[in-house]
Amino acid sequence: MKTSEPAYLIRRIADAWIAADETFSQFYELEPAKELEPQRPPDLPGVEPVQAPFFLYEPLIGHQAPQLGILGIPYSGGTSMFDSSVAGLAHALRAESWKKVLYPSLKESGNSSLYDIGSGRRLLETVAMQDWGTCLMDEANADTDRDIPYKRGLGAALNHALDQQALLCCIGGDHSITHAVLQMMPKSPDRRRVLVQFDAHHDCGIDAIHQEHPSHSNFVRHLLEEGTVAAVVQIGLRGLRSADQMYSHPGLIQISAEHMTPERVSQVLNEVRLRYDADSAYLTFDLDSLDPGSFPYVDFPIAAGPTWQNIRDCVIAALEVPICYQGMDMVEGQGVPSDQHIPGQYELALRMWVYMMDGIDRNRRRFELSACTDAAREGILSGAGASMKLDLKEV
Ligand SMILES: [Mn+2]
Repeated sequence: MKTSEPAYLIRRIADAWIAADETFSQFYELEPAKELEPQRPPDLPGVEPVQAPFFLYEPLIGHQAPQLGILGIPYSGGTSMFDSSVAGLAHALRAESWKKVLYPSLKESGNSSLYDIGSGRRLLETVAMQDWGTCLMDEANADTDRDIPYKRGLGAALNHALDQQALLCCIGGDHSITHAVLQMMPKSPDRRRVLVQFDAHHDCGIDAIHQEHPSHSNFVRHLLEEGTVAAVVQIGLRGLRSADQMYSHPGLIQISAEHMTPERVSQVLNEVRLRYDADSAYLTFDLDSLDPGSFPYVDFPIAAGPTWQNIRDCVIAALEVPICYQGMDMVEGQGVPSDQHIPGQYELALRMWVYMMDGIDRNRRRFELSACTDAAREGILSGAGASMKLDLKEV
């Protein structure tokens, strides 16, 4: 019989810490040890740490520093829907995730992973991630009434991500948070960033009264007109619009729901990368891009959406394009009235989030590796650990 050995730490009960082997068929008692204690989330001003993190997962002190940081932004001040509950999405997904526990690996940084038994894929296995908590809504700290109340927390999380060479993964909130994240994200003036957006709507609305305020329905127009991004690629658009609801801009590229395939997404993103000489990207996923039959819990559903598998494969394709993603978000899902009664469709939203995290981490590792290769080629690797780290950010 094959011998097994402890692979994952599954519980800490007083002085008896329990481990399991790779297949969870044998269990072991471990001596408590410093390197097996959990890494606490960073102490970020304006961010409240959570009691129970995503997937109940905490990396160990002996693991590498987290490279994906998850941040909840429970903000609904940018939506036109009266009484919207979209501020509750991050909590709803977190509560849904507690049903799928990730156990920290004892051997190296990493975890027991998640299996998608539909696709046969194993996800998140080597991803070093950490739940950083939830932005506080800090009305008193907003400089003017137009200022966003989560600015302090988001700014602290972006700075921490930069310090740690980590990617910030935000969960909204309404779609206006994408505008704030992209505006506050550090970017040198000569950088050309592309926004990759999955959405049923184009979010370029024109409204004679409110158009000066970036909102969930017009933030893309603001990003393009301010020049915060060089181009926006929208995927999954559908439905009827009147003439005054249409918008065009040289930097706005659209792939409708009817025409989206992984091949088309790769082709268009590669063309945009070359045409705009883009050197980085940001991914945003509006849950209304899913068909309302798959996920009805959005404020502005549009029917006849693509299949879940098609959207998932297009997200994977977008993250496989050779362009360096610097962050991502998921937005516009509604909150749930009770953690005990989360509708089954939230599993689908969480599943998409898992594919997004898995995909962005593969993208990150690909650029980390190629940066190392480039650095080695240029002969700057020797004794230049710190400066090499900085160079990675500049890919
Ligand atoms: Mn949207």
